[in-house]
Amino acid sequence: YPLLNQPIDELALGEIKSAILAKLRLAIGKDAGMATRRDWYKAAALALRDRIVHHWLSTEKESYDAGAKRVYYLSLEFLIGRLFTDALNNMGLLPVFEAALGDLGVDLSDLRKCEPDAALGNGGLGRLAACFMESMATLAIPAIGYGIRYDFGLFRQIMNQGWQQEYPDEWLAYGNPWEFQRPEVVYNVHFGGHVEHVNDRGRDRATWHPAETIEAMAYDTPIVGWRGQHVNALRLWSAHAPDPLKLDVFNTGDYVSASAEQARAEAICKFLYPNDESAAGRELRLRQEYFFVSASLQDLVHRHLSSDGGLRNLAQKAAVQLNDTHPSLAVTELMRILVDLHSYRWDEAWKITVATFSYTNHTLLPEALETWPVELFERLLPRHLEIIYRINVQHLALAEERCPGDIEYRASVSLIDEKSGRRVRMGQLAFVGSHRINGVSAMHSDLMKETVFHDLHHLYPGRITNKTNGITFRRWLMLANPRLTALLRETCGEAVLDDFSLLERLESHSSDLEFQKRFRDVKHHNKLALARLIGERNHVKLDPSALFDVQIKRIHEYKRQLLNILETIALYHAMKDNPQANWVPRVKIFSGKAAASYRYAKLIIKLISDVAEVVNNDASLGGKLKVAFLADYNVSLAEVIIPAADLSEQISTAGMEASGTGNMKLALNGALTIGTLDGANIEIRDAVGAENIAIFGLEAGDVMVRRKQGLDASDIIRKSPRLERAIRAIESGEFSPGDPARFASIGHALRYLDHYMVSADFDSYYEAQRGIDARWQVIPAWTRASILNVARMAWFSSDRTIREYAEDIWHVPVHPSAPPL
Ligand code: DL6
Repeated sequence: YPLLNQPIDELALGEIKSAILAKLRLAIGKDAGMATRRDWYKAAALALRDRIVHHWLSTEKESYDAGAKRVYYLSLEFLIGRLFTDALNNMGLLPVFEAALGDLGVDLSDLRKCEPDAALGNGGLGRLAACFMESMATLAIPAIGYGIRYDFGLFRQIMNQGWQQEYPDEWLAYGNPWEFQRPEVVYNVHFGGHVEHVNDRGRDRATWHPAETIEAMAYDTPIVGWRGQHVNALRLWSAHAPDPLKLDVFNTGDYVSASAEQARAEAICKFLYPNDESAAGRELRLRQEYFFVSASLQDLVHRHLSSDGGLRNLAQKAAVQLNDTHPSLAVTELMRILVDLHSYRWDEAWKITVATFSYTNHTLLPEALETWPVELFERLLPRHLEIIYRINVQHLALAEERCPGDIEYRASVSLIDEKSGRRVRMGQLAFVGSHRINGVSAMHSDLMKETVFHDLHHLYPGRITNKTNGITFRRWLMLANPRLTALLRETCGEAVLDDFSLLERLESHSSDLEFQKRFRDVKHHNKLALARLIGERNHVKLDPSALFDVQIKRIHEYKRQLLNILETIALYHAMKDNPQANWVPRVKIFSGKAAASYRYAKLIIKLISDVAEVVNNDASLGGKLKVAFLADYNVSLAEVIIPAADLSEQISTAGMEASGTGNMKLALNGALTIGTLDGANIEIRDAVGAENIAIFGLEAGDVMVRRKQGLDASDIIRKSPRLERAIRAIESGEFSPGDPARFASIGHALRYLDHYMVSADFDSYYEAQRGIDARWQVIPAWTRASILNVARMAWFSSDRTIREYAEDIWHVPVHPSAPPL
């Protein structure tokens, strides 16, 4: 990690060595001779944590003394990955730890691999939350992230003959050196029962008599900002039964029943719901949502009451961001706390609530917009349902005022969906209960106004705003790509680490052939590392000078891995037809997980694997085309793939990807994008210049029109012999000779149910790929475009995004730390 090459202070070196050895002996109970690599990792992590804690406590005290407004980021997902080098880097301690461990005979990069990924998220939404936590700390915003401490994170993906299989992710099996258990921070969370109403001097008073209580216990993980000055907490809740062991039952010998309540309680934090892009209608999920919302609000109200007195000024002291609809119940829970527990009048409570909350929408997919059966609410959260009804009454009265007599309008904005059984709409609830609602890219925010929230936008104009996503450059550039970082520091100046706008200084070097060579050397080095990994894992030998074409993300029909593999098949056919042509050597790299219940997505993974099997073993291609599906995609794997990518596949059906953040990570690391005009691709094109990106395909408006016309793609396929042949190949078992019918459903969808426009966009995509081939062959021009991508990505830093949230939504000041003199 040639990151911060300041001279290493001998005193500090000695101190760190002693600290690590002391942890090894006193916290792990081993001496250096007996210690395993994992022991060394834990000892080093604990020594580092000690240094973070001092900053953490002083940060806390300063915020408290200043009576600063705090941001609370409520999210069911935090896709953190590893923390060790991230924290070392931000603390400025990477070189000294590296040297200290080296002196102790231990290699830091080996140790790093001992840390399991904290995979408490499914994909983009969870990773965004992790980037935001880091940026909030960097900008010294007093903030707490609230979520669930899942015993098992996102499943481990194991490939069995090309099929995805899911296994539990036991990330806590060897303990977690970053977290602090807080057994004294425990809140009761209730479920079920009934509500009693009494008339108290003309005022209705509700008392909820719940049937079940679960305890939420806090675990805190410190999150260090860049330069290590500011440290925030990620507070995750773990669920327990108040009476974990019924001794009387145990003594009768019925050991299972004795701990049944504990098992039921613990189920809440047992595992991360694999809920990517589709709402799973499961009671446990709703229990998870209420559990973490209730614990988090009790905690923040408690903090507020002890430091700020009453709750009247809550919105001046607390900004609560709802990360998607999963924490929407916070709106009703705060109303319950204010009205039922603190006797606020309804109207005043409502004002406080709306001023406190804001909500980020991350998807327009109708199947992902959460709704819950009213009946389930009645059973699980009876008082909250009453509150929802009451909010709805005032909200529908406003709708009636706005559009008198318009029943359709009222039905569309209502918090209750009456069309498909009676269901509570969580998106509507979050919208109505928030003063700001944001989308995550310019196009997505516009589409929110035009589609899902059209009528709500009309009713509450000015509430929808845009905050285009960003990524933390500390992880996705400095740590993932230390060699590129070293080159950038040398070229743009040391200050680039604090001010990413200085990346633009690269522009003047973009045509300098000497510089280009150094830039390409960095990429080549990263490609060697990835080729080695793929060789080890997939037993596929790669040519590191080939074009590394990368699609890494969740496997989903709208993300269109199918389009990519179909183009791979067509390219394979073309190469076989004309083996002598001057083909550009390509490696198609895929990685991503499909939701366990998403059978079609799992079939697409199998198709990729089957195509890989045939293509990789076809000697007639002379190694010009290789396909690799890398199993078990996670943050750490992304950190290896991204710096090695030449081409970034961002090929979702236009109008369907809310933003994307992988697109930003790849461009920042010098990959050219091939993509549709979707999500943040549009803003990336505007930033890097249309000549430095390859755009193809239907636009969002065209997609809507085509869908209205029908989904049959027979005509399109008839006009494209290449596409026809590729589809026929998968239908006829060319890649699955032992089971020719395996991909029949895919063939059928491509022909007659082309909802995701795979067939419709095929020709345009194929042409764009051949354009990429042509560009790749002109090395200086390709390198220049790649350099310009890096130079123009500064705006996509999550520091910029967080500044915008801070200014426009949360109204909190930002104070980035100054670099050392
Ligand atoms: O905003 C973060 C991320 C976007 O970049 C992706 O485009 C979007 O698909 C993702 N959305 C989700 C939605 N899940 N739910 N509900 O993960 O958010």
